[in-house]
Amino acid sequence: MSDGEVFPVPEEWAKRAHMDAAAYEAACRRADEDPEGFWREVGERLDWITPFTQVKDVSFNREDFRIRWYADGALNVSVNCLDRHIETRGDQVAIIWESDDGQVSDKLTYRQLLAETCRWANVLKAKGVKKGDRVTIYLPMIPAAAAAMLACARIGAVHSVVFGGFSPDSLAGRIQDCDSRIVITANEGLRGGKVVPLKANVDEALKTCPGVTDVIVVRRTQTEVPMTPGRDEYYGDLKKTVPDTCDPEPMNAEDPLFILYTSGSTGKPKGVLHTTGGYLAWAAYTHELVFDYRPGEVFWCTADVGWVTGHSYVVYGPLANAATSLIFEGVPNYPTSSRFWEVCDKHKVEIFYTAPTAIRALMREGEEPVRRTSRSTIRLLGTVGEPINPEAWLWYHRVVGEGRCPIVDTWWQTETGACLMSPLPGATPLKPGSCTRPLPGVKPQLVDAEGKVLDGATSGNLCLTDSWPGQMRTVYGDHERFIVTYFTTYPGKYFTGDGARRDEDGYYWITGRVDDVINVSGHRLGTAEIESALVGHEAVAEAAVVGYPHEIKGQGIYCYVTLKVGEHPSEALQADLRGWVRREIGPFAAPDVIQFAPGLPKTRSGKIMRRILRKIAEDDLGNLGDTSTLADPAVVDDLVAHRAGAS
Ligand code: 6R9
Repeated sequence: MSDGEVFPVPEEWAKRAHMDAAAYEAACRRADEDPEGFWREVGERLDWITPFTQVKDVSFNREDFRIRWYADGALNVSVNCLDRHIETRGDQVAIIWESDDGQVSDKLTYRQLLAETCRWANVLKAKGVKKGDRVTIYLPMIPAAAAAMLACARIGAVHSVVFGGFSPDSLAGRIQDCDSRIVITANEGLRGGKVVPLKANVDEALKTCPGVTDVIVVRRTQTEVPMTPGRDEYYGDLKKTVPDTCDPEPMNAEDPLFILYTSGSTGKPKGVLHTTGGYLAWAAYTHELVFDYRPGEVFWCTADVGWVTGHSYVVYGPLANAATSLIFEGVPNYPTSSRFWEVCDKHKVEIFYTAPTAIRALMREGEEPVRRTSRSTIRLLGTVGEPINPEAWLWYHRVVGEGRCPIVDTWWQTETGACLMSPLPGATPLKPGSCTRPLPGVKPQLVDAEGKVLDGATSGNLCLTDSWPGQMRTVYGDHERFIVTYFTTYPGKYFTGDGARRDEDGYYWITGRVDDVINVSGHRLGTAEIESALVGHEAVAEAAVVGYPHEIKGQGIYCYVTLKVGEHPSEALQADLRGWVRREIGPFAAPDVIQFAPGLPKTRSGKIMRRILRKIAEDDLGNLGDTSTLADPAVVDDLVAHRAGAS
């Protein structure tokens, strides 16, 4: 297979970069030959209260399973992201905030962000929050989101940020799972000119969360919202009562920093737990290396802080590296589809990092909305969240980057904390659609379904044979689930759930999930979650959900629904079910296609044959494979005959 055009490393990049090709090879060799020394240096980029002497202590084997990094060291994440920059960069802008409609923007220096973080920390302390307590953050993309996260880190509380697009039900599930007593929210959010009723969602969620004693509300808009006396207070009132300094809590490297819920192939979302030392070291190291970052450059990652990308590349990685990080409240196409590039011009953005789905959506609007902006300050582009099709990559490169900006296609997961595979702009020739090669110290491996290791140019299931400091440590409250989910499919290895191809140059091409997780506009969703929402509807007997290729979203959501006896298919019911899933999970989970099916294809043992459902949704009808093992092969004919015009 030909992999098309290769884009060599521009000469000026090889010269200016932290790592050129030779340095990259040397770093990879060093990580192999002297892992202890290599990883020690990664850890030493942080300021430690008690320096670590132990570097890595890991076993992926069930008998003696453990993942510990820098385990006898103590540090504080907020000190590393704020205090340590104050002396030399106190007046440098830490956060640029750009509002939804662009009418207001704001800048916070490191000194101001530290003071604000301390106020938040003191407010939390005054509410009785202690080291180890969980704090749920349900905020729009405003500076308070970063300050609240850093405040938790300052006092040793564990934050759980829930994306503002999640429904009250999803929010409630996350609050209950980690048993958090405090929720931080805003009266309302604004996104793409629309109001997001965050506080109303919290009120609804808390009907099933009796453990929540306090809600802290940030005023984002002028709208008055109902406040429950004794439970709800405005941050604006609370902050007046506290000082703007707060002693940081010394944390062990392996103390939890945050929980972030993510979808898996089965059941309810998992609380991915990251710890303090290894996570921050890896977020900072990768931010510097992948984006070739130098302190003071304006860095814009468009991800919401409700996702891991926002954690690692809006807040922790950039701030640990004394960056100026841009927080954007809005969406790519509001008020117009020039918005991203106007913001780049307004704030002189130098590094721009977004998701392929946004690029595809903007590509559809043509070149003019891009061309009418300057983008002259941008020197590097990045993508994350899903495979980027070469066509979108080439457009991003040619139109947005005017052919002069390398693109770093960064592959990683909530579980990995930060990037694991990516080109380095000064070291790696680019192939559109490939995340190229592992970062130094990262050990990918492809295996077949039986776990046989595949060498050379090949395709297989992507595993990692060894640990890196930013690896998740457990599923909150369910360590057994952690081990079973990630380390038992291929014993002794971490299984990513992704499939990949490796070409003759050793470049990796992620082909997508091989489990029942789908990636819709870069948002990860378990098909099981959507199915369980659907069967919660009174008309639905059974549902099966699969992904299918979608021009803009990457994957769309295709639902096969069997109705209860006495219920009848109708457009009204389709619309009702769509609205139902939106409300149950969140707007981004709304089904694209609902096909009513009298029956689903099942094996004789009753297992739904998803492979067939996927093929039908993909309109790949010539490839349905062997249907003879089905309990009732005729079901397939009906599904094909009534296939919805999905693609
Ligand atoms: C960071 C993030 C993880 C899944 C991952 C993979 C897909 C992420 C990608 C990519 C191809 C890339 N993915 N980056 N696929 N190329 N550069 O997105 O985390 O939300 O947990 O999703 O996203 O399938 O397994 P998360």
